[in-house]
Amino acid sequence: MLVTNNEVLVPAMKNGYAVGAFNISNLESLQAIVEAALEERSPLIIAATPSTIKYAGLDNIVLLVRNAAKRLPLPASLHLDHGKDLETVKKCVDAGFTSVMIDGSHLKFEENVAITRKAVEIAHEKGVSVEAELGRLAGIEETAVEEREAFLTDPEAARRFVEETGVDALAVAIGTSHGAYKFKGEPKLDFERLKAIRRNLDIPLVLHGASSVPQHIIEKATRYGAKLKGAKGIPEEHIKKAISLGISKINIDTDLRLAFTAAVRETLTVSPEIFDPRKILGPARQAMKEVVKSKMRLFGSSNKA
Ligand code: TD3
Ligand code: ZN
Repeated sequence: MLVTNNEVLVPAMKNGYAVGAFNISNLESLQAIVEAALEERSPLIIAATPSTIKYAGLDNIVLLVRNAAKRLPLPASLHLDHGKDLETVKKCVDAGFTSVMIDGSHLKFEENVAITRKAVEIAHEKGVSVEAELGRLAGIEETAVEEREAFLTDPEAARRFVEETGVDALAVAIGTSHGAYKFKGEPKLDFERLKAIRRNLDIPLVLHGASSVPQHIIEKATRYGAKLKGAKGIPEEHIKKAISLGISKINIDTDLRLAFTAAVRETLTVSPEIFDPRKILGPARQAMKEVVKSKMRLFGSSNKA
């Protein structure tokens, strides 16, 4: 059934596991995520960014997800990822999303508070959950301490931010970043900061930019012609530690994109006679499903639905 993010994340927070928010980009990625959740008996967050909405169409996304969720014997939410403005938030709330993120992380503190407060007003009126972000996503390697303080989430500011906005979940910056190139040197996250934020707040915390960029997928993609030199993600051990310190929602996009690309490249190279889209995208869907299942096991959400 379709539920809000709160209904999925509050139990996760209380019981010490995390729920994956997996980004969809097409029918196959949605099917991969839904099938993985069914097989793992895991609660689920289906995430769409504004650029995915532009690519696939808002009504298509809502109809497909609502139809899938209706038949699912587990809680699933439809979440707007990185909503940039109140107009997008309102559109998604009106269209049937059950959760929205308003991303004011690039704004000054007071402006971020103001836009988040308005998003909360719009969403809560319809019973929709809201996620906001405080701090900027960026790697922390080779950065001076003073520099870090400027973009990582400040635990005291986080407390004030949540009090002043009434937001349901908060995305924190502790050294992760989006995409396939997260670190040049050793992967490093600021776990002490996460501990301090967790102590100050009693709402679910969210980790963006959490893909692990599995080397076996990079190797497979590279074997079939991809150029992904230097791709590096968050080690699975770091993810486990972040969950043990209080992260309840984990965003994954890059690992699905990589699995998709490696599988499509392999199919086209190994079977150059193929030109049926289903034969090209079928194995890619299977590869994405395997990634999602392994995340659900890593996050501890398997068998929690
Ligand atoms: O919010 N997202 C997904 C959308 C960002 C564009 O890819 C994430 O935090 C995903 O992070 P990652 O590590 O998969 O790039
Ligand atoms: Zn993100």
